[in-house]
Amino acid sequence: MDIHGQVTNCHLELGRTDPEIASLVRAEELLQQDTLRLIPSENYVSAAVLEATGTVLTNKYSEGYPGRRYYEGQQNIDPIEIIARERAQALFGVDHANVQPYSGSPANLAVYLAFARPGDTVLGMSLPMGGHLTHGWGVSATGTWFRGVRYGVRADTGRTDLDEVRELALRERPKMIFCGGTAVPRTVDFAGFGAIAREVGAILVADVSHIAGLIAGGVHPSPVEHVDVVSTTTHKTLRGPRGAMLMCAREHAKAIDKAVFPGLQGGPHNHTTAAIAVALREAAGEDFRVYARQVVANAKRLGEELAARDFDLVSGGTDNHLLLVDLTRRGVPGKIAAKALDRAGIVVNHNTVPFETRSPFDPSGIRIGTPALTSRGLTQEHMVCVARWIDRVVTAAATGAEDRVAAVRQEVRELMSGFPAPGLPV
Ligand code: DSN
Repeated sequence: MDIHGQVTNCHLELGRTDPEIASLVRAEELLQQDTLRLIPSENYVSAAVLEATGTVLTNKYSEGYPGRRYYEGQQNIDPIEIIARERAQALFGVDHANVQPYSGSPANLAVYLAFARPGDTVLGMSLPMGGHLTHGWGVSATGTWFRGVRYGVRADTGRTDLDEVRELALRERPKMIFCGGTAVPRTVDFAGFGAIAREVGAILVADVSHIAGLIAGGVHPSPVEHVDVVSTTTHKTLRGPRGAMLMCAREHAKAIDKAVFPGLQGGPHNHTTAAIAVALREAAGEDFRVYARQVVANAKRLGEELAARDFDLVSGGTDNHLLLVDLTRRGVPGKIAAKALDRAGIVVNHNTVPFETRSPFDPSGIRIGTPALTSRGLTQEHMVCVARWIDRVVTAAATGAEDRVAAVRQEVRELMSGFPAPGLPV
């Protein structure tokens, strides 16, 4: 047993069958234990969620929906999917939940299939401003098959300007509007988007993949009463397995279900459905609300500490779990900084910043999030140290002082050894 009272998994059978993969899995466990994971879309699932994903449910085919399958032998699968749906409905206060989308991008594609036709106009946040590929960005199928029109953030505030969104919506008359994104550090004004969508008769989709856990935990407003469809992955702040859900009012349930299956997907991944159900049960508990509050408190404190060290935070800070940092004035590009941080055991991703002047593969910023470190038990007091490390490494990256990076690596290892990662063997 590990210190969370969980049975450790030594990968005995995997080691016998495929030592090469087993050793890589073990190495990843050690890496996840040993590093400070600050990618805002990552987390640590509980041992229970991890266990559910590794069950015999992976052996079963279940095309269709509970009670209406194309395969027999659904005695256990139907109740699992019904439980997952019901837990999602209760947690988010929605009429209907579809828990079958394989991940966020297929979930969003299903929404297009349900409500739009190729060539229709879709209004979404520009990718370099913080949106997602599937919100109509050019290189995505959604920007190829649909006509993507984009809104961004204001240069002076770093925040979405709803006047601009309304102006665009009135001019372009989109069939669908997406709100939410992947690098949005501020509260999404779902009510404001809802008013615009109603005015132009568009279907409004809230992609809450990043903030679903914050909504469930009561620290971000819910989009439910303002939007037509809520799309979310299940593995970010929500702390479930890799998967997704679409949630909507009763009137849209049939269109959404039909778009997911048979429109876009075949058999659901039942092991994932079970793990989603487990994660949703966990997310309904008081501990999860405490975690959600702590995620935000940690991000705010980390933002303050970084700002005090001359880091330029897009929008000046955060309301949620993530910080978007423009490194231009620190004289080091995002990718070089991210790679130096990685060598120091601090894992972030390079990211475009609004009004980006560099390429998306070598942009000006980094994106930092607090869900994973919060799941390990770090609190505001540790954010001082985290900010100091980031400052030291970014400064070292600008000057090529690799020995300072190595020194931080050792300090990170020491701190993280005191905070065992949920779900991982000791
Ligand atoms: N790739 C996800 C993220 O990191 O935000 C979004 O799909």
